[in-house]
Amino acid sequence: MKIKNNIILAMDLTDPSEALRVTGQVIDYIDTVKIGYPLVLSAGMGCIQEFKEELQCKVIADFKVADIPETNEKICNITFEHGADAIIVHGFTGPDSIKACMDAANKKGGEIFLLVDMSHPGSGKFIGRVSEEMARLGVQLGVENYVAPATKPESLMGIRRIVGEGAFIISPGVGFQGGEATETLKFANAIIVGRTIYLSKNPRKTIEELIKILGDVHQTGP
Ligand code: O7M
Repeated sequence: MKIKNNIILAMDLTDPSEALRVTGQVIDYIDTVKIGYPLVLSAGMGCIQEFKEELQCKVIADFKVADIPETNEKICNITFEHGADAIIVHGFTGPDSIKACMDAANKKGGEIFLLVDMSHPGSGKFIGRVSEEMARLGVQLGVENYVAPATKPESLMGIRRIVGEGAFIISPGVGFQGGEATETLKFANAIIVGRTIYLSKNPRKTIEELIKILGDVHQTGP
């Protein structure tokens, strides 16, 4: 997946018209928006198509899919049928559950991103302890795209080492959660940024400043 300016907007505003309006203010600078439960549970699945049609962007559905294979397949099928370009899938459920999502994505012409570690402090308790193992499983299964945290550079670096330079890593936690954009892009292909942009008094100016800061960053991966 190619991502303009290496920035994915995490649009977690829950008012659908506000979400579209604020995204519209920065859409010149981005081509990929991550939409998850906060917006979909208030606006409905139709918001995926609405974003794609009104803003001409790619949509990553952040549903953190984590069920048995048969249920995962249904969740992925429905999500791709609603127009999502990619879906985020948890790694901890194991190979069969991940594989079901990969198969659905292949059938529907979509992509999956495998979430192997998380950015919040409590993630050290469970998921952070097995993240490298999950990354290795992803490699074995042929997963090409990963999610790894900007707040834990050591973890992000370790995951990049395992998945290799050819894999595509997107990284949340920049800004409000304390992650640093330029540092993160040394190991990730794109950063996921939410509140720093959508809560800004001037989202357009904020993203312009961010792009300027990222200007000279050496890119990892394809
Ligand atoms: O920039 P923020 O903190 O406002 O938003 C970050 C977004 O990334 C928000 O949508 C989170 O749900 C998501 N996210 C994390 O913050 N941490 C994670 O470990 C994983 C995700 C995520 O996108 O998972 C796919």
